[in-house]
Amino acid sequence: MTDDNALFTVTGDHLNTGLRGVPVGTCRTSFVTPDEGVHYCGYPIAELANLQPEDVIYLLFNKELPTPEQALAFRADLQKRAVVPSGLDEVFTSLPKDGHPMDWLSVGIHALGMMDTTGDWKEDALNLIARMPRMMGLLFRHREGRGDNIPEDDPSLSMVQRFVTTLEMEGVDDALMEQILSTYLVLHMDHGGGNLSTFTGKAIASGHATVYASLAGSMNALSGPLHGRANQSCLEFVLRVGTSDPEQVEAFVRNELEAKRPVFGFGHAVLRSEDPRATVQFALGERLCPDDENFKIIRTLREVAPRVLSENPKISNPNANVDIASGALLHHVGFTDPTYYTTFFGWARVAGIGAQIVDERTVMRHGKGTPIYRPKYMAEEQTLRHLE
Ligand code: CMX
Repeated sequence: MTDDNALFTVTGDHLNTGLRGVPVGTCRTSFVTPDEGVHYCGYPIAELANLQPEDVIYLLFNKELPTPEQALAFRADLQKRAVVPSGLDEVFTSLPKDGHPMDWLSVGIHALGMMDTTGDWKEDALNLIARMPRMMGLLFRHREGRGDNIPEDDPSLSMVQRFVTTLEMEGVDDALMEQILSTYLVLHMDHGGGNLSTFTGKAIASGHATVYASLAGSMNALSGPLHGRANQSCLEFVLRVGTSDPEQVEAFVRNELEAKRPVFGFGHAVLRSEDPRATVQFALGERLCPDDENFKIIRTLREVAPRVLSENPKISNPNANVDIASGALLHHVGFTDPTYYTTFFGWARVAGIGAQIVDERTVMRHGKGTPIYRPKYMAEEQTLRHLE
């Protein structure tokens, strides 16, 4: 590598840091900036938040927003791909009901792959995306012991409507649920190339495992509490706060910090201002459920926590992140069990990771694809000798 081409110099200090900050590739779907957060194909996320998930999936795969005609054709294409093989019900019936929903999701994706894989990267990615809404609905129903009399899937509906009608949840406002889920999906579809679940999926695909095996691996990565499962922890945290009184919330936050526990929903590895995905969800909550008890708690947390966290100069970003509001909104529309929250995150990410896998396998290196991942690990003694 010539000096002109040098992006980064790897030193001993970079070893055993989880590749933190080490450039390893280019990403065609999204990037993250400290001020505006994630951008999909150049669009700041705040500009895309009100679009339908199908149009944003089109964007991630085609790198441009669809015209009205293209949007219709893309929906028709997804409809054709939507049929979920009936064997999935049997698989879900056999899983332990107390297994974590993220483990169910990973098994569900693997099962779909075992029932129908074409071997074509883009075909398989789009087939899986089209089948996710029904699979998500079946996951909820079987895990909650509601596996009987599930209504037929109607692929002519939108992706979110297919999930909601499969779910058939009683006593909820379906239109409100659809609005909150649509925004949730759009906000969570992609987040650059190097986050753990995306990187893991692309690494698995680089060995030419199937799209399904790669995305099941991504879901396993996402299930970790330091990664996607933080959204579950965040609502659990909000429920523990239990009050929207500013003084009591401040005392709670200080107590958590003293006990060396994280103040969930605040801070970010890259962003240095409030995550626009949080801003969008706060605005949505103010419009749809301003008097919801959990929403009132997060409204107070948003006022109080950044001020308290700013007292610690080590904390690079004391502001709200994406997870602060999503749980309160999901809870409001009837998803009161936070253990399911990461499955929504996973459902959304299948689109972004799927698009990135297609790019790495069929576009990078002039279509040859990125080679099998093989970063270098040094033997410990060799490392020590090298540093002497
Ligand atoms: N509560 C308590 N401590 C925090 C904190 C918070 N919200 N945010 C940062 N810190 C601490 C870090 O743990 C770190 O402490 P050590 O030096 O003792 O390790 C120090 O402040 C510096 O951290 P940083 O450089 O500002 O941020 P990191 O990249 O290390 O961590 C994150 C980022 C998200 C893990 C961290 O802010 C955090 O733990 N937040 C709370 C959990 C949370 O909401 N996670 C969801 C993240 C959503 C997303 O990634 O989009």
